Amino acid sequence: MQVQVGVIMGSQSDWPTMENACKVLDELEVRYEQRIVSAHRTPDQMFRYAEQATERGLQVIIAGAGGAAHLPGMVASKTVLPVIGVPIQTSALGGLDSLLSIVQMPGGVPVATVAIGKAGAVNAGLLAAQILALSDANLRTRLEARREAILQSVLEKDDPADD
Ligand code: RP5
Repeated sequence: MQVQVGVIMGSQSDWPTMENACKVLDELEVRYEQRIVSAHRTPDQMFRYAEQATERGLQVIIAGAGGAAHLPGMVASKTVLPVIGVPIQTSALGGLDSLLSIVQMPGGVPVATVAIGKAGAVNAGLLAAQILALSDANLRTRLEARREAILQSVLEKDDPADD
């Protein structure tokens, strides 16, 4: 079956964060691939991945990187597919470095930047699914059901002092 979303990251060390995006895509039955593609260590492979993404049938790219996090922006510079950037939490600067590296794109080359770390990766998966759901009513129904489950779980536990 055709892969819809490319989940890429700069390093194996990004996987514990980025697997949270993949879990959401699994849950929503979105087809994806996961790859290590580094802006600094494998730049030629990164450009090839971005250049070939459309012809390979990808519709959205989720790119996670930490520190001097150039991967999302560089990938976005070589494709007009939507690119969602996930700032990885870092030990030196807590991920603020990653966030600012990803979010401060010059006008003309957008990267949809989510929060630092796990919450951002989860939301990247959801955002990719929401983009795909624009042309997939069944996926939209699954997204609506997920929102409803969140709502119900809060209503069932509305007293924070309850165990
Ligand atoms: C970035 O450098 C990666 O995205 C990773 O977050 C960070 C550190 O990589 P490792 O030194 O752990 O491989 O390119």
